[in-house]
Amino acid sequence: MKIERIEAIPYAIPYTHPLKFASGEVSTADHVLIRIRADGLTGIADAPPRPYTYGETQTSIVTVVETIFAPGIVGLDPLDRGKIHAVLNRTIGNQAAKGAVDIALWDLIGKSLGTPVHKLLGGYSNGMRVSHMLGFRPAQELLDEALRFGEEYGITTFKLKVGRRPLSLDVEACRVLREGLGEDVELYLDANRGWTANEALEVLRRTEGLGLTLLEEPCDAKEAMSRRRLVAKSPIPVVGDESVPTAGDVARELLSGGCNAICIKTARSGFTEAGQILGLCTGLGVDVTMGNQIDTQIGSLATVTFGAANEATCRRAGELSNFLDMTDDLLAEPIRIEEGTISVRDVPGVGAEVDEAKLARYRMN
Ligand code: MUC
Ligand code: MG
Repeated sequence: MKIERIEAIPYAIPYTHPLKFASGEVSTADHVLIRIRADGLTGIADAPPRPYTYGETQTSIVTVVETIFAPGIVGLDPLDRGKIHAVLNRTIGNQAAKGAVDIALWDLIGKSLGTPVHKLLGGYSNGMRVSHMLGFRPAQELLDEALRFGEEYGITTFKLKVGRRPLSLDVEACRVLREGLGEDVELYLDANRGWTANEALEVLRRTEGLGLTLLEEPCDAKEAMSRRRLVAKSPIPVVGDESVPTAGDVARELLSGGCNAICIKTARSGFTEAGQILGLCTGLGVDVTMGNQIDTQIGSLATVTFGAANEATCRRAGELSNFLDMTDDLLAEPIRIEEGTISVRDVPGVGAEVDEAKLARYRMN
């Protein structure tokens, strides 16, 4: 097989309402569809730019893929992923662009072998339990949203976006959610670096007894000393997310005590580096979560494909449902959430085929 062409197509699909969190806000999915063509087959993936987290923009993703990655990759065999990653790694950063190229390659490889990619990656399970991410909203609206997602989709795990000041806003939201949802619903927090480490400690003290299970990215990892103190004192795991996009970052943060659990996101690590990160975490005995980079259905299907393939990633519910807030999607056959679970697709590749009419409607060039 020989890679003939790589496309990076920018598109924009609005959300029904913005998702707000401590480091930013998303009201439109202004993403980039990546397509890699070889021998009459097409590998597909979605790249979500997150400038406030990794510095990438829609334009930078298109540019790096078309002008730096494609010239080095066209002509190579998609199975020679080592050679292709050597090309990608000549450029630093650009995690979402690299992740999407990697996923599109796996999709292409799965299609060429006539095999589902979730089987190539491990084939552990046929699906993943879903965790839904709740953005900033008044406490009662958060509870209404969580109850509706519980009723409509059977979701029983929620990640609450926090990191606001005064701290009482988030403490109150935790209390209202716990009282309204009952003890059996899993609730955890993600502050997206909104607090200092000491503020995070205060929140942990003020939410004691509410049964919170994880605290993600409470403060900037650069606050090294205070953050280590927080990790040492926290009664629940402190999850590294935007501080750990690469396997090297994961090693640094875990070994220096900056976090003691890891959020894996296929949108920024692809399947290949996500596998390296998972191996590192498994070897060190560290919990992982499958995170959401505010993914479309194409991105969410990639997360399920990797998450369902491995035992350690199935232990916790994966963040898979924020596409429900989009007005539309490019995926030809929509994802269904049944009894709180999303299934893998038993077709060759990842199973993320694009609706061409929708692509024509939402593409920007
Ligand atoms: C998360 O887990 O932080 C917010 C920004 C981003 O890149 O991902 C989200 C969710
Ligand atoms: Mg996070």
